[in-house]
Amino acid sequence: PDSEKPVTPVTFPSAFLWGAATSAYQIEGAVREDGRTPSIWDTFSHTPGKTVDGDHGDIAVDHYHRYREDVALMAELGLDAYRFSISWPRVQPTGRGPAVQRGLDFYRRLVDELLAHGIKPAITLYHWDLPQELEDAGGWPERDTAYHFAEYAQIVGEALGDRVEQWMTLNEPWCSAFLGYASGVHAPGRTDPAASLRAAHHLNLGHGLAASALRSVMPARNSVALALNSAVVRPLTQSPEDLAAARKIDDLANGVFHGPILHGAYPQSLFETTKSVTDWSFVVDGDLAQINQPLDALGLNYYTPTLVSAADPAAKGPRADGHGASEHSPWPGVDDVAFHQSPGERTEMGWTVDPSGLHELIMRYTEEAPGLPLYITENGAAYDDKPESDGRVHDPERIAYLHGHLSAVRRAIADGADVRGYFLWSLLDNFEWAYGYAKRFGAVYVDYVTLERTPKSSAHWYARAARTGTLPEAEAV
Ligand code: PNW
Repeated sequence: PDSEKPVTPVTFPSAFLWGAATSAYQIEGAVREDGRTPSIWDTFSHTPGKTVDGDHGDIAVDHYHRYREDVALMAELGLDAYRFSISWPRVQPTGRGPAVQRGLDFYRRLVDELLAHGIKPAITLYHWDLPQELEDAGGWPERDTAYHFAEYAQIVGEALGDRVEQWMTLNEPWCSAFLGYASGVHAPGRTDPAASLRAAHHLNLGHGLAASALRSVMPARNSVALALNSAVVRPLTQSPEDLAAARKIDDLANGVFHGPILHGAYPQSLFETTKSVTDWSFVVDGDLAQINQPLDALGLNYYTPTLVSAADPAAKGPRADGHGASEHSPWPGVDDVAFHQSPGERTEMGWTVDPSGLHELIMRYTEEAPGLPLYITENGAAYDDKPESDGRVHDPERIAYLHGHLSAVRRAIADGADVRGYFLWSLLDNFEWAYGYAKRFGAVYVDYVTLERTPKSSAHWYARAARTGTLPEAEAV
């Protein structure tokens, strides 16, 4: 196939968008300012034992106060686009009712600053920071949360729809549902498998309702999408047992979301896998049609593939699925699958570097959603970056990671995929959820004492790629 021929030099279509991504709780700080109330991540990160070193986002990288400096950095890096998320409790402190103008104003100033620098804003409405009040009322396992989310979407759409064209409802609903409500390594830290499947369905419903709400208040030219969880699940061998194991995990990682969202139905095999946990009676008539809204694009986040085999449920070995340490599984109904480390080099997260997975993922969605433009809405790596004595930060591993993955994107385009852009995760070092500040994903280094920003060598490399549309050699910085 075409994908095996190296495309040299690696040059992208001229309209390709070169972007970077962040999320609100990971960078903003200012958690008590301008009327903001706690989200589930404030509560969770302040609960002892939930994050490494008890780290939290109270200050994070103080983006709320430094957004001008950060936009200037983006401009220096030649970014075409910036993906960020809106903090729901800044806009609607109780998760319901009228908006707080000061909260919305922050995002209006940020958007205007981006536009003034010629950078396209791309908004994610929900990157995991549910208002705590809504969790207290039951959170995503409750159907009402989906309706509240749609109201919030409408408020933000009305406020910013005139100046922001690219919209995403949810980021990685898999993490919200299964790390939040099944394994409990993410907020709100619940460990209830049945609740996690209810959460998944109500996230889907929330997406569908929010997509309709956005369209009802925004100009038709705007694009409505979401950033899907997108596991690349591979069987350890081609044995029927391992293939069945991969199928189960694929249903719970991908099918549970893209089934209803792209095709209007949950996979039948998902009902089989989860039948000991739930009867799915929370799916109400009409839900699937509401969830199956036409989309303008699809966002794919990719870091590493997932390697699985069939396992004896009695053998309780260590779990090597890269989803954090918990005795509770994020895979409801599954007790006969083992997770393996894929071969190859690893990043600081312990995640194997494997660009072929990104190519595979893009080709899969090219087949499953023909005609739908794709964006890589997150891709990147954590490394143990440290400033040298001259203050510079050299991160050749990250350059190699980006070179490999962007080359895979380019091969997918050569193979017929309609990939319109790439958002590096992340613009800045930031609060890496349960790992706190211990894992650095940024192209820009942040000194957590002074909060000073220093572009790493990967940032300079990426800037050159963005400026020229061609990948510089991995070694050339
Ligand atoms: C994504 N997992 O998180 C998020 O969208 C980002 O906010 C985050 O910083 C980034 O990837 C790096 O982790 C994930 O356990 C967190 O499979 C956990 C998993 C996947 C993605």
